[in-house]
Amino acid sequence: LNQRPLLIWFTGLSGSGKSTLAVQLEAELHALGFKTYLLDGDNIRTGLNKDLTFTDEGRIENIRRIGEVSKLMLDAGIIVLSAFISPFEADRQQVKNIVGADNYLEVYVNTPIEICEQRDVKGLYKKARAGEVKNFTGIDSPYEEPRHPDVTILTHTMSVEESVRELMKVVGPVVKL
Ligand code: GGZ
Repeated sequence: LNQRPLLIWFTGLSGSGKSTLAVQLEAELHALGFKTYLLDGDNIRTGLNKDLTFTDEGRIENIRRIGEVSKLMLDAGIIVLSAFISPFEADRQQVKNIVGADNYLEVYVNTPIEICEQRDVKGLYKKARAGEVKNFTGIDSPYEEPRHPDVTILTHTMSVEESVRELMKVVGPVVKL
């Protein structure tokens, strides 16, 4: 299967559903025969970037390195899905510059913080509210809304299946050669 490399960049709050959507979209692409790779906290923040914290500086360097790694993978012809909060517009733009605008597709997982906090899958919002976790995005660390996302997903009004279908409508035509 001929495929065009693409970086699908998910951005959104902790608990917004970035990873869930990225995993499902990857499964869909994989089933169609595309070569993909998913970058997320589990394989990046525990390895390559385990020296980085959640200060602004730590996040900026986290995203820069992920951009560079993504670029290498795109060179190898892979469709890269990346699921990080990436709270700063300038850093997302830097990634777009690193990989080239044509190879970058930004997905804003726009889930209101109230919903993320209700979900609180890992109990981190509770800890952040209690001051036990510092610099938590949306609580005492900023999240800058994407200015020009290619796709916006409202996870609180759509099922995962519907969201993935929306994503495939945009991604499908771009990755096919
Ligand atoms: C935000 C934090 C923090 C702080 C730990 N702020 O829901 P999760 O757990 O699985 O996803 C969050 C993840 C965020 O890492 P990223 O590399 O995506 O962030 S960034 O792009 O801003 O560099 C959360 C967990 O790490 N986590 N401490 N203080 N999220």
